[in-house]
Amino acid sequence: MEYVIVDGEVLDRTVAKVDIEDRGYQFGDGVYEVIRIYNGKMFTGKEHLNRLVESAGKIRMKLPFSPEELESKMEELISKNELDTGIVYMQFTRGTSPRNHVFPAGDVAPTFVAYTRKVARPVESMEKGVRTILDEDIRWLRCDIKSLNLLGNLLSKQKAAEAGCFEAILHRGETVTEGSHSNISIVKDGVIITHQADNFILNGITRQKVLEICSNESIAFEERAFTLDELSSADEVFSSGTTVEVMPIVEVDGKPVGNGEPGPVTRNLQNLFKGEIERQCGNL
Ligand code: DCS
Repeated sequence: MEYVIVDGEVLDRTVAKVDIEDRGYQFGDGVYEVIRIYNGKMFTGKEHLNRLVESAGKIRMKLPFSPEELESKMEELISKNELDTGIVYMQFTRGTSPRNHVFPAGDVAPTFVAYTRKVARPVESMEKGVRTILDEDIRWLRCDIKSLNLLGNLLSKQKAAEAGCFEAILHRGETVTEGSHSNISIVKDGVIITHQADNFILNGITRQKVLEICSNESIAFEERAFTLDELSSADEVFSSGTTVEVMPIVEVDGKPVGNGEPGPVTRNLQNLFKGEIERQCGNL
């Protein structure tokens, strides 16, 4: 049996129900998180749960559970589903009420659902690197919120998939922001450059962990916006995200990055990142 959580209760997935006037379903009025599981343990779980609370606050929603309560609920779900390597997905919406753009009055409880899924580490892509396309970033101006509204992301990711690519690198005019479902960094002369954490990107937990590793290992980095020209003349490019860890990008819009192979700075970061996973979750 596959177990899921609906409104805090662990249920058989086949009997779990959400109302058709749930505001997540109708408006995308809610927030979510995806946490990586290795050896049955959450990786950077606290960071993700704190971001969930922050995202909720930014859309004026108060969560009915503390990060600590959520952590123990997720642990229960992971263990009931006997998940070893995968993800746990969770989302909160502003609850169920007659359709109206205005927030529901009174004490409408947020709807909370969570489930787990088996997801292997993408070891082959991590080894060989992946191809990407460029796409104009047409999303709204609060990309810092991990909201359920992902239509802009989906349209770009679909374009990438149809081109046989892993990711769409998004740009607003000349400025590169991030990927459709990951953060993007370039490497130039040994320095890692990635967009600053502001309203134009989601401040990825993986991105933050990579930068923390860079600080500890005295690897130079700059948090600033970079241009399409800097992207096309970069020595290395990589994507980072919960399911993909540190993913080398070897092609952008049909043009090879550097010599077309994953570069040494990216390789080093992949290894250091794996070390961090193993410290938190045990050997991979
Ligand atoms: N930027 C966007 C737009 C994302 O959707 C994600 C993660 C990231 C950056 C990277 O953030 P994390 O390092 O915190 O994962 N996307 C999640 C998603 O929707 N599915 O899996 C990961």
